[in-house]
Amino acid sequence: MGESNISEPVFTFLNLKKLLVDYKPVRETNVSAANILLVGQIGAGKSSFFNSVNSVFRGKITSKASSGSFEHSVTTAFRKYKIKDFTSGKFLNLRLCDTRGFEDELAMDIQEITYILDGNVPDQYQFNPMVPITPDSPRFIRGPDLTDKIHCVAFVVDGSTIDVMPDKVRKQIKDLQVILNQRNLPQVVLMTKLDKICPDVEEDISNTFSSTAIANAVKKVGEMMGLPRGHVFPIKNFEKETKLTLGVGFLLMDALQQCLDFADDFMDGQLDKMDSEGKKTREKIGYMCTLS
Ligand SMILES: Nc1nc2c(ncn2[C@@H]2O[C@H](COP(=O)(O)OP(=O)(O)OP(=O)(O)O)[C@@H](O)[C@H]2O)c(=O)[nH]1
Ligand SMILES: [Mg+2]
Repeated sequence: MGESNISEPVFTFLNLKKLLVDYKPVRETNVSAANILLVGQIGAGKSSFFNSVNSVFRGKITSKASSGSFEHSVTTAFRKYKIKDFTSGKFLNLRLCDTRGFEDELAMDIQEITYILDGNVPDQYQFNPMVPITPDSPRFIRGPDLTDKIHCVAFVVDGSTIDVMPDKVRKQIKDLQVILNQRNLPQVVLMTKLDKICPDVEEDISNTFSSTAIANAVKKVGEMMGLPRGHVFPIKNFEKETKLTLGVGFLLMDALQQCLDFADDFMDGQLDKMDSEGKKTREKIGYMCTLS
């Protein structure tokens, strides 16, 4: 089939998919893949986001990560998921890092999440809310470099239950944001469950950007998180579907592309920091040489 036979939405979808398959992190950093951390309340759709993105590149609906609803987090281990594009056979140069959800009664350990951000926590690490990870834990990564660190944090927020988010969960988000701001880590919001916010969108996902209910929810989430509206991406995960759909896939990939842009900004900033620190060290060594 020639390109002229492809409809415009399909063409845009394929272009976006290709952009993601071809993505490479900022070259000078030597970082092989951008690490995007998924955090948020239990049941918000973190694991489903990974499953949905994985499905788009797999070419069919898959559910590698366990998802569902339970009184405690369904996800119990830290996972740095790779994604393979089955059309080209290539792995994407990004990792979706899935975590345990924030719970009302079981607060996250702020030190543990800091270790995740800094790249100390290994893939497949089994969380134990009673005993958070420490430098003495087996497999704790000592001396992580930029490759191990998180480069962008995506808060996954259920857009249909913003008004009833428990205060304790809001507080955990705010506490985490303080740490992210200290590290200059970019923050975005993946606002899930669009289908539950607006019946028109449930019927046809392409109504997302004309829906007042969605626009209001984006505004509300942005205000709650203290983030510009341009950092809030409305998405819907595949949950009851048996087949991939273009519109849902497009929103997922567009959000992912934006996360990668933010991750690149962070890596660029780290590069500048390393450059200026290297310059300072070189100046110091030069100064010491002139003294001796
Ligand atoms: N209607 C709808 N349901 C969704 C969407 N995303 C996720 N779900 C459902 O929400 C439930 C929770 O999804 P998960 O992906 O397990 O949520 P999680 O954030 O990983 O939860 P924990 O691992 O417990 O922290 C599942 O039943 C999903 O099918 C969505 O966009 N729309
Ligand atoms: Mg999960």
